[in-house]
Amino acid sequence: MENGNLKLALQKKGRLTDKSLELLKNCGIDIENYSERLVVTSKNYKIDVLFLRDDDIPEYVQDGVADIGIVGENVIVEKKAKVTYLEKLGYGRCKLMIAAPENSLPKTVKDIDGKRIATSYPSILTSYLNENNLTAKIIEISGSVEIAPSLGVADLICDIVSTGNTLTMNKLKKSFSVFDSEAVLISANSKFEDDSKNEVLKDLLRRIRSVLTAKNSKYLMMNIPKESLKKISEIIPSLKSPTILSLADEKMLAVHAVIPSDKFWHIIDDLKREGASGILLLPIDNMIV
Ligand code: PRT
Ligand code: ZN
Repeated sequence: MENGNLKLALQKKGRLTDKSLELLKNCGIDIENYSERLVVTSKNYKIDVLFLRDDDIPEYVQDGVADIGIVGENVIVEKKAKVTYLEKLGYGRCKLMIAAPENSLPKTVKDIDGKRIATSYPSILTSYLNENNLTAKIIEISGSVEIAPSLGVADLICDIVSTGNTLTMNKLKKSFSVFDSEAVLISANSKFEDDSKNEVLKDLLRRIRSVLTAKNSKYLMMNIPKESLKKISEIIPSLKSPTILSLADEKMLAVHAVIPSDKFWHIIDDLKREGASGILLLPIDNMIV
């Protein structure tokens, strides 16, 4: 299947699938009927998506079966894949953590010494133990690691934690953080031999970066009394200088600004205090930076 398209490996069915397809959609790339097929060619972009188990993605990218891939950092590091990080994508965030039964929590990391730890991440755990000069018996388990202590198979676990609900349900508590992860876009090298692929990747990265920047930003619109302009300009954490427009009412101005999404709730009271009214906060689809 050599059609000159960029081959992107995505998780076929799992936690990263929907978010990865949504990212492509926000980049203006259509991927249709993906659920039953291994390879889907986009109708409006020079890209073929290969749907794979997430565990296979780092190696497939490293070996050039796929040109680029999206996968959790935890999988890349565990598989010791030799790949380049092109972009961290901000979703699929989780932590690999050591957790213990509520009634026998280790107080310091030294208390782990000599214990049995169940995990699906033996390689990352081994590095962590070595860094901390600890010896422990690693019990490798491929799924449902959280039940190992109650079965008496292990004293502790080292597993992925997101909300922490799974730990709570199994009467376990977080003890130590081993590794922080999120979804990343990877490639084997930063350049391909085929120059047209380099062009597509350059364009794709530009689109992805613009979507990620836009996601963290909002478009703020409001009317303000003219005399508050200086104070309000100081309050707005604008990415660029705000746009100021005059209104029919000469005592008022309209102010438009792109602000970091998480700042809005911190500044809203200050804006109102300075007389801002008709405040609108709009999502931004894309932002070219
Ligand atoms: O079938 P395939 O092999 O492709 O998928 P998979 O089952 O191996 O992986 P999947 O879909 O579960 O996760 C894909 C990636 O999502 C992981 O490699 C992580 O990078 C990331 N991720 C983010 C998570 C979680 N959050 C997560 N919560 N991966 C797994 N979990 C599991 C965890 O193992 C534990 O069982 O969810 C449980 C804990 O969740 P909380 O929310 O209860 O703490
Ligand atoms: Zn997997």
